[in-house]
This record gives sequence, C-alpha cells and structure tokens, in this order.
Amino acid sequence: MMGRAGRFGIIVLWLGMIAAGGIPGAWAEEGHEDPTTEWMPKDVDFTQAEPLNIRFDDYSYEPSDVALKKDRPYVITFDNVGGLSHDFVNMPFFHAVVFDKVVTASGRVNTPHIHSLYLQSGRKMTLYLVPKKTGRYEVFCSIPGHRKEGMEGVFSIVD
Ligand SMILES: [Cu+2]
Repeated sequence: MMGRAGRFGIIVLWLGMIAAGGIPGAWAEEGHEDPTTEWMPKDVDFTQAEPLNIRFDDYSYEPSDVALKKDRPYVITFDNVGGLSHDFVNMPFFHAVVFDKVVTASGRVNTPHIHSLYLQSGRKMTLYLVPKKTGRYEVFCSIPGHRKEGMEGVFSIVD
C-alpha cells in the first residue's frame, strides 16, 4: 500500500514532468515531431550560409520581421544590446528548423533541436540552422511584461 506521502511524491513528480516536458510532449501528441539530424540536408555548407544579425533590445527585436528560405543554411547571431535579459520563444518555429549548432563565447552545443533561448544583457549567441517547414511564426519574449512592451516579431519560412 502506498502511503499518503508516497502518493504526494508521485503527484509532485508528475507535476515536475509536466513543467519539464509537458509542452513538448503535447506537441508530440499532436503529431509535431522534434527535428533530428536526419532533417539536415546532406550537402549543407555553412561557409556559404547567409549571415543575419538580430539585436535584442529593451523591448524589441531588430529586425523583427525576418523571412528565411527553406533548405538554405543560415548563421544567425542574436546580440542582446539591451540592459535587460531577454528570451526568444515560439514552439512551432523551433519545430520548423533544424539546428547544426549553437555557439556562444563560452563554447558550442551541437544539437538538431532547441525549444527556446535566453540571452543575458550584453551577450551574444550564434545559431547555425536550416529552415525546414514553411510558415509564419510569431516569436516573442516570454519574460513577464516584455511582449506587451512590443518585444515580438514574425519569422517566416518561405520556399
Ligand atoms: Cu524581454
């Protein structure tokens, strides 16, 4: 028999799992797959990539309206020139692109997929990615109050 404490423990664990993976899990159930290295075009050459710079400020992305071409490599540097930390969120967008890597001053993460990113004031991050699914993706800063101040944009993936 499971005691009251045991049951409580399971509920806490379950809530923790929802917090950690609930949203991606829901996406998976709706038929959205997580990008894998298989999505990456075999002949991709990031030395031929289109470089793009996106400034984070208090409270904007500049540029905020970006069109990316499907199946082309991009090297996108996010540069937080603002005085505050900001993030960049949109679950559908991050399920429409495949990453090669994410590079910061501290090092590099090789991964086909991320869910969001966060930049401290004065920091930069460079994303190596290939857009894979056409669409119009509304991106925004999820830090409370920032989107309301105008920190949002549209990233489109076009053929
Ligand atoms: Cu922000």
